[in-house]
Amino acid sequence: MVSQKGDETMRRTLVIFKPDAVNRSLIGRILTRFEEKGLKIVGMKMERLNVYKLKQHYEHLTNKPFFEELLDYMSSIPCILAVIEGKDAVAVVRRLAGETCGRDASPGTIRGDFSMSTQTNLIHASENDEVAKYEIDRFFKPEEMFSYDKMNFNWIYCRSEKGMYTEIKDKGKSVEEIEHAKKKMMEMEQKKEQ
Ligand code: IDP
Ligand code: MG
Repeated sequence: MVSQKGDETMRRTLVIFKPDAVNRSLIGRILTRFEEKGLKIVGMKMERLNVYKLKQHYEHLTNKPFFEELLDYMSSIPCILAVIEGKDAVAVVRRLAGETCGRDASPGTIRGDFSMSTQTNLIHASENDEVAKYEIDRFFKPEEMFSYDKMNFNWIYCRSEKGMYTEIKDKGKSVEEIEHAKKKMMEMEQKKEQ
């Protein structure tokens, strides 16, 4: 099997299952959406978010009239926090979440299917790759995240999407050696599939 570890093409994003998702017993159904899509959960925990962290997290909304209400809502009961991994995971998860306001979000999205509100919209999802990095750092310690091989990996991505050559490149081999190793790996994969 091609190793999943050290694949540079994978991205990680932060998802927060907000207090309404917890209170409305929707954690399982929302998590299933991510799992069924083929995304990988690499970190998960329950935490009651404190106002200090929330003020950082929602810094871009400090001047909004709903800011205080947002802090109260987000700190009212514990949330579930997850780090989710996959190809283009940040953008994929944003699309699965849908528009901010549940009433405007398309059917089929998490907010579109389960939310009627512009505030209680069930999940937070990092906006872009850069934001995802510092949001993950804000809420997760390195030892709270895991790299592991998942058995459905070979069926979620096609061969050329699997980042199968990463390990070879890392070892500083010549172009010829890399090409040779690539060919060998292709042959081995093909044999397995026959
Ligand atoms: P996003 O969650 O879709 O990225 P942002 O604009 O970053 O949307 O807003 C962060 C969160 O603030 C939203 O998910 C929602 O909970 C809350 N929020 C955004 N706009 C409003 C509003 O107009 N009224 C009340 N709450 C809002
Ligand atoms: Mg946002």
